[in-house]
Amino acid sequence: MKIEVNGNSLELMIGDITKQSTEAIVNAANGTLMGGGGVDGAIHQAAGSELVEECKKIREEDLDGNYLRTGKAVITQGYDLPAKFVIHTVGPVWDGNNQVASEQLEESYLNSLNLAKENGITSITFPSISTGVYRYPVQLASVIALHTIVEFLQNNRFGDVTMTLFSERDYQVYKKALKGVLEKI
Ligand code: AR6
Repeated sequence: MKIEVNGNSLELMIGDITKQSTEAIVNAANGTLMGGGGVDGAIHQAAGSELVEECKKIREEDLDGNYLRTGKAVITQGYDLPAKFVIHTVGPVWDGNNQVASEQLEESYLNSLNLAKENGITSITFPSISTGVYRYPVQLASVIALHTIVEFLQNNRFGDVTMTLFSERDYQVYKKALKGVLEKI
């Protein structure tokens, strides 16, 4: 499913994000930036070990040794990935409190998009942040993700945004959510 928003495009697709050749792909990371399971593990594996080396440098030099906070985003090269850049963001862990988590999830998408724009990137693809290991219900997360992206595209000349979903089920949930978001604007 592909739509046009203010001269930009937004597309939902099913696939493996490590295979996407958008300029940037987004990683659903954890605060250590040292890799993990799920999409994070797949991205680190496909990018090669130079990725973790750059992440270590960011932790030491830009974050004073601290973890990347929930909702924040940082950018690295893509190394062996088809994508030139990886934007790493930390989504919220679902604990049943939709108020706090929804704000943090919105921040993750928005900070990633703004960071991409600041770096002159015009095509980016997102995974379904927080809906795996972090257990955010996909029905709720999809509405926040798409509302945030659509609003950003309404306010910016960006280019192409896609969501690379990992299952037919997630794709159908996001498709329904997008229709709902578009009806409200
Ligand atoms: N391409 C696209 N989507 C994928 C891929 C892939 N190759 N692999 C998994 N997904 P998760 P989170 C989907 O758990 O919930 C990690 O250990 C997956 O089906 O990767 O934000 C990190 O280090 C799901 O729909 O991320 C953190 O500790 C979505 O990506 C923690 O998990 C997100 O699932 C982050 O948890």
